[in-house]
Amino acid sequence: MSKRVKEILSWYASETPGTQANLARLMNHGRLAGTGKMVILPVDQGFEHGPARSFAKNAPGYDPRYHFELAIDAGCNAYAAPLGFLEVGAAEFAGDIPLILKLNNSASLAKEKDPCPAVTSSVRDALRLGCAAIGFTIYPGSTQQNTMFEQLRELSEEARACGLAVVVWSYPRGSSLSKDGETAIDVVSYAAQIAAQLGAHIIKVKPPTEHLEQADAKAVYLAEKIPVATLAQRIRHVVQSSFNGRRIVIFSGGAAKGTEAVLEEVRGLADGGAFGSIVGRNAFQRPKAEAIDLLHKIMDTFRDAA
Ligand code: FBP
Repeated sequence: MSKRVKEILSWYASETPGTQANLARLMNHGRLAGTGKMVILPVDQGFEHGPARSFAKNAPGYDPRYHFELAIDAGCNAYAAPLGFLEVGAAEFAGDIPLILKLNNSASLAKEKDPCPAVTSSVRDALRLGCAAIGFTIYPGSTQQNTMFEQLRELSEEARACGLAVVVWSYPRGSSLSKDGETAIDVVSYAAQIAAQLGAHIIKVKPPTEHLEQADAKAVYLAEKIPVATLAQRIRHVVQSSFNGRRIVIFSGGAAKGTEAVLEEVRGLADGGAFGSIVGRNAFQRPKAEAIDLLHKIMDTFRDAA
C-alpha cells in the first residue's frame, strides 16, 4: 500500500475495515493505482439522457459489455453504472475492475423543475454484483432535496454496515437556482460540503464557473477576496470546502467536446488539487482507441500532479 493511499485512508478512520478495504480497492486499481488519484468511467447516460443521445455517436456503446471493456482496457480505477448495465457484465468481468452501482436515476423524459431521482436498485444488488461502492445522486437546490438527503442517509448507513464505500454525485439544480447557478462556484462548493456532511467517501461535482449565485455568499466571497478567477483556484476552493481536502473530490467531464478542450480542463482540475475525474461521454462517445488514448492522457495529467 502506498504512503499516499494510507494517508487518504486515515481520513476515513471511523469506517469499518470493509469500507476502508473497498476504498483502497478503488485507489489501487488501474493505471493510477497507488497515486491517490482516480479516473472513473460512468455510464448511466442511457438512463439519464436516452439511448440515441448517449450511444449513437459510437454505436458499440449500445452493448453494455463495451463499457466494461473500455474501463478495463483504459486502466480506469472503476466503472459506475445503473443496475441493468452492471447485470449484463458483472459475471463475465468479475474481478477485472471495481464496480460502483448507481442506486438512483432520473430520466429526462420528464422535465421537472425540482427533480428527485427514483431509487432503482439496492445495497443488496451492489453486494450480489461484487461492487466496491454504491453511487447516489443528490440535487441540492431542488425543493425535493430533503427526500434525497434522507434516502442517502438510509442507503449510506446500510452500505457502510455491509462494508461498501459511498460515492455521491452532487449536482445542484431546481427552481430556486438559475441555469448558471447550477455550476456557480458558491453553489458547487456548497453542494460538495453537503455531500461530505452526508457521509460521502467520494464526492463528485461538476467543474465550477466564476459565477456567484447567492447574494449572501457573494458578499462573503467579495469581502474575503476568495480567489475564484481561474479554474485551478475554484477547484482548490471546492476541495477546501470538502473538509479542507480530507474527502476525495472528483469532477465530471460534461458533454462531448474536443480533445484539447478536455485536456485543458483536466490541467486546471489537476493544478487545483482535484483527486481525479469521472469521464463519461467524452470517453464512450469516441471510437475506442481514441477514447483510451484520451483517458491515458487524462490519467498522466493527474499522475504528474500527484
Ligand atoms: P459525463 O462525463 O458524461 O458528463 O458523465 C458524468 C455524469 O455525472 C453522468 O454520470 C451523468 O449521467 C451525467 O453526468 C448527468 O449529467 P446531467 O444530469 O447534467 O445531464
